[in-house]
Amino acid sequence: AYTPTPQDRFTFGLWTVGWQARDPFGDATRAALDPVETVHRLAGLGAYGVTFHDDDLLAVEPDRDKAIERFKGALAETGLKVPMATTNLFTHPVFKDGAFTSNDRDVRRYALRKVIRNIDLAAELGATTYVCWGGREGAESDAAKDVKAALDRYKEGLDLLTSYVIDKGYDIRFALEPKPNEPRGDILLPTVGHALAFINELEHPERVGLNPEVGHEQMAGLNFVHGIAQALWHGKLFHIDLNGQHGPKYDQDLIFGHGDVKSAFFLVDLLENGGYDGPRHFDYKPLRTDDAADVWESAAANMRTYLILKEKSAAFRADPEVQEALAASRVGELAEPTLAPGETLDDLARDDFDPDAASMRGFHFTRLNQLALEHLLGVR
Ligand code: GLT
Ligand code: MN
Ligand code: MN
Ligand code: MN
Repeated sequence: AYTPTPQDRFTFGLWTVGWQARDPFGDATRAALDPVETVHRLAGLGAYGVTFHDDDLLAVEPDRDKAIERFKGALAETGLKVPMATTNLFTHPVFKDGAFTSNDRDVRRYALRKVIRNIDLAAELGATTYVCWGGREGAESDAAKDVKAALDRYKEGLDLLTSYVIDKGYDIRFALEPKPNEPRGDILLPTVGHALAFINELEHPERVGLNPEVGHEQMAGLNFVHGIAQALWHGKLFHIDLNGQHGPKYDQDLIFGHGDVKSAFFLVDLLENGGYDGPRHFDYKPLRTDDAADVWESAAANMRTYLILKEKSAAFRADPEVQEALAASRVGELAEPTLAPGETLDDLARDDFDPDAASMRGFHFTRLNQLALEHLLGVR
């Protein structure tokens, strides 16, 4: 029942299952994975697609052209799609002070060239979303970065890239991925809200949206479900990175649902019912303690957890007691405009509303929350 199929539109970054588990304190615990093997394994598990950074393709074949040919061959054999691609602007030491916002102008120019080269490949492979995670765009010292100038350069970079895809006629939109910190002490565009406001200042705002990641908002202590709801409200949820995180600490990139499972439940409920029709993309890291075979079990776990939560969400909504509790909590009433059609503020003066009496009405949210929890815990 929880077996994924391509219709579920589950996708994975090559860099997720391919993570060799190097961390700041220790060496790799797993060998490099051949992207060709990854494509076959993911297809075998029922995934819809695969995503990549330019450099991910070179994991075992250093020649770019050969690596691309091998990758294309695997896609053709399996039918796996590439809905999204991105650029690695963080591993090479040249990006130590950022890419689009490095203080070093030569680095900024090189970064744009690197992105453009991979956008051409992304377009060729049929990707319609191009993610920009600015992990190194930031600082450790407020003296070191002129943030207003950095935002000017960030905008300049995105304006050039959006103009490029428009001029080329590519069916590609950009998705900014916020993160508050790590690897930089502070990263620019740290949250969904910062990124949404930034997009409004761009030359082609309609070409730019978001790729929010569960753990990144939770690292900032924020409610991810609320962030996603607001991104949807703005029409800016272009893509999503699903994973798990336990509150504000280092970026854990756990399997989806292996962090805050209650938030994961409400997130799936929102994605399934809130108008998001993009891929369900997992950006997680297999545990460093897992071996090469465990990696595929962890990939499968992401999809299985999503499908379980999807079923739980449907059961929650279909439960007559839940429907009654939602009505008792007036959840639906919020969709009703505050003024009736034709009414003006003057009409409010004629209301015979009694605030003292109204303040005695309870909202009964505890009952609703407990019902959700019981569905999640599997006792209903
Ligand atoms: C890197 C980062 C992720 C981003 C990837 C896209 S790169 O793995 O930790 O959150 O989504 O560039
Ligand atoms: Mn233009
Ligand atoms: Mn992360
Ligand atoms: Mn991510």
